[in-house]
Amino acid sequence: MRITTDQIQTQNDKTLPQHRESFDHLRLILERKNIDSQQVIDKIKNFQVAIPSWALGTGGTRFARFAGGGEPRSLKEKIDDVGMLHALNGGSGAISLHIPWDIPSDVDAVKSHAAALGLAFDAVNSNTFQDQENQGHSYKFGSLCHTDSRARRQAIDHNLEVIHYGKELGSKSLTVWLADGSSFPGQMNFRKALQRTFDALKEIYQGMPEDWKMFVEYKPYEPYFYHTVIQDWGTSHLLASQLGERAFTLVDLGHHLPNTNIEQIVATLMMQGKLGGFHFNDSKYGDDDLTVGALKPYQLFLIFNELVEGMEDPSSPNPTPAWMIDASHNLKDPLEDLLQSVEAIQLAYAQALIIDRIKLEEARETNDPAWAQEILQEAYRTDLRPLIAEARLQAGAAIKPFGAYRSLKVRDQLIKERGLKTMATGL
Ligand code: AOS
Ligand code: ZN
Ligand code: ZN
Ligand code: ZN
Repeated sequence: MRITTDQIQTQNDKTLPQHRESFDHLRLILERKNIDSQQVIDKIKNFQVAIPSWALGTGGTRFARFAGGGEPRSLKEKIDDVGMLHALNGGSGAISLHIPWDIPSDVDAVKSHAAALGLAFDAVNSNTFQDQENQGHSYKFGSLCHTDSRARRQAIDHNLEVIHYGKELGSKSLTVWLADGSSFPGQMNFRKALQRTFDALKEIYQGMPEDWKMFVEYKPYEPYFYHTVIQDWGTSHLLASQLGERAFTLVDLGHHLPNTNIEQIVATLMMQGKLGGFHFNDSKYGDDDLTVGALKPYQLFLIFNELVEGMEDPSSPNPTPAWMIDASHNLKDPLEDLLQSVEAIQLAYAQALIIDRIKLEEARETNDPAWAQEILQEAYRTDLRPLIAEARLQAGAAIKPFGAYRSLKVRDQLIKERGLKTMATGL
């Protein structure tokens, strides 16, 4: 299934007058603050968030998976789904693949299919957190950190194979997330585990093409509950720094202990030129992988405040980070959820773009916290939804993607095409 421009147009015709009214009003409000709304719109139009292939099917909680209908059955159908998201919101122009779940059987066909839908291939992800059938060595006690050099070899080779597929598809980065860790004090030698991980990552790093980046993800706990080899941004940063200039830290919003100041981590990494990318999601307790903006939209805005500050500073050593969602759904229609996530990210970005940075700096330099808060919240509390809708309209996408998705009955169509009981590969 594909969403056509005619379908989008018909949907947009229904809401166009109302949209014009709200956007014109917002444009005036922004004008009064000396903000050129078109400049913000252009940035939103250029901003693309990669969709993870594993978020397109029902993910499941740690206890059960309640599959929805019409889920993608193949890599081609996963690409179709992202193509539909992109047609609806104009902001999901990339897909992030996970190997071996998404091994392309016909690379040329996969490439041209994605290109026809306007999609690029973002970071490829390796998987050494579960055993595959016919695998020689188990990852039960770790992969790159394993005590047995043969298990480490196998995990390194797997990463090199992931790079190989990524190269064929035109991807430019590898994301490494390791489940490696231990559940009991004394179980693992911390120093040896980290050293082995570093040595293995070095070999993988050296196996990347010259124009590739490596993103090292961190996570404090889970699946193991006592220690994780790459537990925090400091450990990831340490590895990335020692690996080389094309290795970076990846921040997954759910991978922090409660109340961690993630925006400060972002600022610190950007100052060091080491923020490689994001896995956006939201959470209340841990790695909940809930819809972006569902729980803490203000925190997301504060994170984007740091990102914009870092990106707009001409002397900043940080390359533009890779924007990716990492999500897993059990209750919602995954496509509806992803539409909501992308919109929340765009909104937070736009809100951060309208912060009066000159005044904010003045407030900071004169030690005026009350004024600083006024400035931040002035931006945060401006309803920019019509501006995001205008960016979509200008990009040929839907004014209201969620509404369009429902009124086009996309899920019903998918169920008709693919069946009610479909089993996506992966988790
Ligand atoms: C796991 O917790 C990490 O967030 C990974 O980035 C990701 O969820 C995984 O690679 C997909 O299962
Ligand atoms: Zn992640
Ligand atoms: Zn995670
Ligand atoms: Zn997560």
